[in-house]
Amino acid sequence: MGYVLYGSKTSPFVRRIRIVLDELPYEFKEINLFEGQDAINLNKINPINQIPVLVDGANTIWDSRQIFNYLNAIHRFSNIDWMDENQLTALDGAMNSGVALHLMKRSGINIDEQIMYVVRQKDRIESILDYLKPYIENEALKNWNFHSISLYCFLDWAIFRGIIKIDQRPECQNFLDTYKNLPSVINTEITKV
Ligand SMILES: N[C@@H](CCC(=O)N[C@@H](CS)C(=O)NCC(=O)O)C(=O)O
Repeated sequence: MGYVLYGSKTSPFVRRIRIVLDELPYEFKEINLFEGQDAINLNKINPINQIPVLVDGANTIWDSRQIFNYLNAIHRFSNIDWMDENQLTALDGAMNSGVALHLMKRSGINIDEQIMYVVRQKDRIESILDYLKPYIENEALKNWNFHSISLYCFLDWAIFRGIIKIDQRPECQNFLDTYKNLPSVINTEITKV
């Protein structure tokens, strides 16, 4: 029995796992998070009601970071030390804030207003991108690994959703341009819906 990944073609959390899995056999089961039977049934495989979820035989793993850890334990993609974990937590923070802002927009909340919760999400994203700048200018351009994959998925998605602008961050555009033609990136392009 092979891997089964439940997700959507827009989620940055799902995309980073799709890219990691790109050269491995797996079945992708697309879920509509907000409508229909999928939305109702998701909590039967993940009580948190989020995607992605990986099913591997008797094991069901939720949370993209844990899914990566699970796959990394099997396939040994990379060694992750505590500083790497910190950086991944920062990337997750940016993604979580981005998704929170997107869900607010979908809920009809004006994210251009000075609402404290909104401002904190936006400030967090900017703070994380400031912190990551030296990494984005150097190491991220040399190593295509879970960190750079996560960064790519976040930036590409957040720009597409209108959550961030990178006009003042040329290092981000340069980073995206470096990897945009990789087969795994093209194979997982965000469905523009
Ligand atoms: N920490 C989780 C976050 C996953 C997440 O937020 N997924 C979004 C899609 S991008 C989702 O399922 N949102 C629906 C919801 O939170 O209700 C992970 O890394 O997998």
